[in-house]
Amino acid sequence: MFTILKRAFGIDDKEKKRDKISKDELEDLLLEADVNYDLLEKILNQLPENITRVQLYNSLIAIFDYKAKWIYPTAETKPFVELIIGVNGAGKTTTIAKLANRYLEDNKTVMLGAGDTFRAAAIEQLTQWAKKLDIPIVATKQGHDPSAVVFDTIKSAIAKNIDRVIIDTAGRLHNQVNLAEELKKMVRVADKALKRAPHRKLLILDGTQGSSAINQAKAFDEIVGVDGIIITKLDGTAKGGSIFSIADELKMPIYYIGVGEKAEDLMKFDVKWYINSILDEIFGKE
Ligand SMILES: Nc1nc2c(ncn2[C@@H]2O[C@H](COP(=O)(O)OP(=O)(O)OP(=O)(O)O)[C@@H](O)[C@H]2O)c(=O)[nH]1
Ligand SMILES: [Mg+2]
Repeated sequence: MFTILKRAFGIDDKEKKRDKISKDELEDLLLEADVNYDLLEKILNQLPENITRVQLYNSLIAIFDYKAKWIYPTAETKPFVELIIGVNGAGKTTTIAKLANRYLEDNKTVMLGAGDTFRAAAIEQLTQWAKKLDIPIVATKQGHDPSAVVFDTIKSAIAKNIDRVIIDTAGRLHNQVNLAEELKKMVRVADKALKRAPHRKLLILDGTQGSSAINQAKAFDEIVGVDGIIITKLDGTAKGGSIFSIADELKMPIYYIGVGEKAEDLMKFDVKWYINSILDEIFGKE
């Protein structure tokens, strides 16, 4: 993971142990990591010319200091239903497999719903993951009503006493009104199948997309209300700083980060750990 962060923040491999970093150096690092300029200014304005580890820690952790409603499964939310939304290629289907894998490791039973009915390949992709993970999936033919998939998946999960339901959706563009309406309908129908479902509408954001990811999030939030975020593709990118911009602008819970294409490549997002890892790279390990 340190190599990932090292790459993400463009920090070289030299062993270093230092007490302070200059404002100029910090500015370069944050810019390279794709922290947006407004936030960068805000961070730098509060800091002295030469910055200690503690000072930088305090200013970075403050970005995440906002009230947000975190939602977790309880005894009353069985099956716990998650609707996975996001634009084309953000990593929705892959993240569903990663989440399912996590829940299985946690000894939960999982069922998938192939709610992206626009493309036959999307149904096929999720079906392959279900096979690989050996879990049930509800899928229809391409072009069928995705809301029917939502209803059938939840009803089937209730009948089979399943713990977790994860439902895929098509990669949607927010300016396509019909697609937005369809997403709203999926949410309404989920609530018909099980009161208060979906319990969590998780938005998948591509961590390499910078400010466009933030605009997407705002659009999806207006359409259905976003309960939390998963940021993908934080491996192999120089744009790890998007996490700070996303947190600062959206003030939504960030549950996980995606760091690869395999089912295991999903990490719980732990902000203290994340910031400390970055500081280790800048100041050397404590
Ligand atoms: N490196 C890397 N690749 C990822 C990650 N998450 C997803 N991908 C890749 O990104 C591509 C798109 O992922 P999908 O899961 O198909 O994205 P999607 O949002 O379902 O896309 P659509 O179904 O087209 O809307 C695939 O090649 C994935 O393997 C990640 O965390 N790291
Ligand atoms: Mg997909």
